[in-house]
Amino acid sequence: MFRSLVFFLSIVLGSCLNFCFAGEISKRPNVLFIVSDDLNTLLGCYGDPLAQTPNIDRIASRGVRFERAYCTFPLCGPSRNSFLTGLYPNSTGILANAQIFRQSIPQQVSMPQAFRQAGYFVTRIGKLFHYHVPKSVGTDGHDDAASWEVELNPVGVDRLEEEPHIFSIRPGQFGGTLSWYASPQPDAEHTDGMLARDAAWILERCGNDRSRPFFLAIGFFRPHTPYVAPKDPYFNWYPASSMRVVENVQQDQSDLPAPALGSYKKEQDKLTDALRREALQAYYASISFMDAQVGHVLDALEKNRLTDNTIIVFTSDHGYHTGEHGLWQKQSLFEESARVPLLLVVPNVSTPGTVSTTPVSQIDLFPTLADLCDIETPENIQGQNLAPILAETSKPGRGWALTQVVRRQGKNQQTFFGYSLRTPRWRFTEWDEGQRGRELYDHESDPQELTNLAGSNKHAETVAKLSTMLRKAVLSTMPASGKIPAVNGSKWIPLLVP
Ligand SMILES: [Ca+2]
Ligand SMILES: [Ca+2]
Repeated sequence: MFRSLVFFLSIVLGSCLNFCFAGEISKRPNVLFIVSDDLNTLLGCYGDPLAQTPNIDRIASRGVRFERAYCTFPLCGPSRNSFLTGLYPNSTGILANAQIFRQSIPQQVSMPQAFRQAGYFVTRIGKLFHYHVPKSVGTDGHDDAASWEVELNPVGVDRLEEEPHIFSIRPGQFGGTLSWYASPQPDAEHTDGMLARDAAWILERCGNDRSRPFFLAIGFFRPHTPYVAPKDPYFNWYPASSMRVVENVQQDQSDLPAPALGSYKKEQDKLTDALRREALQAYYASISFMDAQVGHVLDALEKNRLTDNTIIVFTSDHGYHTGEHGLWQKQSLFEESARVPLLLVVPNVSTPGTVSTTPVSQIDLFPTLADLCDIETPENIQGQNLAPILAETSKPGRGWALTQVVRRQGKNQQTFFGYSLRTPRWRFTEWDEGQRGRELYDHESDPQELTNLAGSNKHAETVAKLSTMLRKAVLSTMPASGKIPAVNGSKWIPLLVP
């Protein structure tokens, strides 16, 4: 089976590569685009004291680390559709999982599609658009076929063999529920280990034939739940007893409007401090396991002498809570959920080991990569070009980032939005245009967002100013029509096995 796949891919790759003038070497930079799933900034390069992430740190040391980078929507599907099209969720119409922008704005050219149209060899390995994890692992997920020339969907023991062993706080549920397993199987048998191996295989071929530049997108599944990773060494690096548990949650929650805690899941009532420590151990272990796979990809880039002409992007689809404000996982508008790791290495442009502190958004990736690679973009994309900041990290750029979520509340489960604006100093959040609450946090004195200042007279002027700014920012997320596009077509769930 594997041999026939290799044969098939060899034909595809061969015919693609022959399309160009044989022997001519492309001068345009390659792009290695790595996305982790549900990864927050618990990383060595972001200052976490526990995380062992030498390979992601290696990327940071080679280029620019964005200290304040944010997703547009802290949920897999809306976020991925957003940064892969360069449009805010209000313009893709994708505000939930299990959807693809072809169901709402079918004519839109995605970022990888734009690279394809410009002659790049564009490959996807693993999760780039939305997938149900773990049920869709090994399938195309909710993929967009037009975005890629080659798609690879490896599937490892974590999906095929180990699910009966996984501990879950809702037994039998793994994807949306806190669940974990210290696997006895080695890295190479796990899906993310296979992704890295497939990436090395693609990079070897790209190194041997340089007639076309490549855009290689790798979507790792970890540390998304279930937190399944090899016990040795990764779980062993993080003894559960040494994991921190967030305290004083009730006091912290007392100044919050209800929608701020709307992502809380009832099943999490079952969490004891011992289980919280185990969950954190498994989350960290999954991060370090994924980091090791990133290392294999970086090694393959070097081995094939591609490092000097390859832009590296490393990010996650959104942030993640590990107990802050009493929350776990995603879909809140607090810093931990909205913030993402974002690293960019651009040969001859970025300075190794530099840091930008101005707020930026993942919406900015498409215009940035398009500029660096001289790719034509659709006229309607909405981000800013980060190239000037990459060259000079003190540049302020747009100066803010906007993140949104959808909430349902009340008898009729009425839908409304929460929007959160991040400036260098403040986080300001409005629920249902302020009718269901506001939050204001001063990151100069309160980086954990513990004290909501929105109701204080002392800050009335700041609230008024940020509210005006936020509304302007929200307007900029809408398409020219001023209306959020409707999603057509029924939901579909591709599964490898039932
Ligand atoms: Ca995710
Ligand atoms: Ca509080």
